[in-house]
Amino acid sequence: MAPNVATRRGPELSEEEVAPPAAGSAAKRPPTEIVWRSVAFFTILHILSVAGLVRALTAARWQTLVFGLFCYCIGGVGVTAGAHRLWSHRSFSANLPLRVLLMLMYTMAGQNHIHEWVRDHRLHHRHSETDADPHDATRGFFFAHCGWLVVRKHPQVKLQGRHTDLSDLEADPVVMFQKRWYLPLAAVMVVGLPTLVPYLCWGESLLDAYLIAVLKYVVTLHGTWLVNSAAHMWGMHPYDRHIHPAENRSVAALAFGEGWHNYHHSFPWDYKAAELPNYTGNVTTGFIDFFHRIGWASGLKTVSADIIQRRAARNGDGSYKAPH
Ligand code: ST9
Ligand code: ZN
Ligand code: ZN
Repeated sequence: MAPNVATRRGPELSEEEVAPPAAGSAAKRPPTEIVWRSVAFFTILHILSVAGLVRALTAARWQTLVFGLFCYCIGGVGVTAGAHRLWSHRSFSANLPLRVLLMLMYTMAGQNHIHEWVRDHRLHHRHSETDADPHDATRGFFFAHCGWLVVRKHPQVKLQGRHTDLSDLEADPVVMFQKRWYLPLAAVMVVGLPTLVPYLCWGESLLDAYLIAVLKYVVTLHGTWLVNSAAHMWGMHPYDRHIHPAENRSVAALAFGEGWHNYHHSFPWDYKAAELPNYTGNVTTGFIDFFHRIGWASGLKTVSADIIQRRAARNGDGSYKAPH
């Protein structure tokens, strides 16, 4: 758990509420309640994105494709450096301009407001692979990937979630501004700008620009979701063989360095979210280092080689190799 992710007691809780949530208790799980509004939202989104893919391959201008890729990178790094490494884990500090920039970049990824994203993510770290994990990977690939976004949350998520301290977010005006104005901000950042720029700047058809903006959104969602699904299922466990999160190179490449998930769950406060000595498969670290160099980011937290190696020797699956 991140150092700042302290817990606080909410209103009086019953014994059942305070007890740690059980793992793999499918038999006792309440029936799954599908939220059809969310199913409809994701279905329409995927239909539009297939149309976007067809237009991307057959008709769109190359500038639109390059711009779509650029927006994917902007939104993706907004998630990794912003919502994840800064706001969820406090693995570094950012000045006001950097927080504003990261908030706008994150909003381009269209993953709800920062407050909700962080609330779920802190809970995910505290109760991984239990009923209180919002995207519990023991419920299968589909549930961990996106199924959890179309059903009501397990009661344990809501009960255990009441212990999550979010006071640091509530004290950050950038986070609270984004929460208050999420819908208009998302309309502009997720679809508005990515549609208007190609239309106004190089004469892309409005429909193609829109469909490729939707395609960019869907690809960003899947890139993020793979961390919860694939990186919780496939890969080595060099740092801790007792947990599900794994080192997954393919996810790391797609998700800007967030696939080194066995390391991340072992040392969640490390701003690099990996042990790699350079930026291979970890674009986000390069982004944070750049802003550190110009003085916008500070207090970068990391872990000494000695601690990592001792943890790997004690808990790893034997696949650990110290980086050069
Ligand atoms: C999306 C998010 O896609 C993806 C997040 C992925 C995270 C990945 C992390 C991996 C690491 C980093 C990797 C980055 C890689 C990036 C690569 C980029 C290429 N604690 O939610 P509600 C309570 S969003 C405490 O409605 P339901 C609370 O009281 C996509 N309490 O639950 C709450 O009220 P309020 C677009 C909690 O009714 C109340 O319950 N968005 C907690 O069960 C109701 O909450 C969508 O599709 C908690 N954790 O509905 C929308 N949670 O909020 C998706 C809840 O007022 N969401 N409570 O305080 C929904 O429609 C609904 O949330 C639902 C559940 C249907 C899923
Ligand atoms: Zn994390
Ligand atoms: Zn995880």
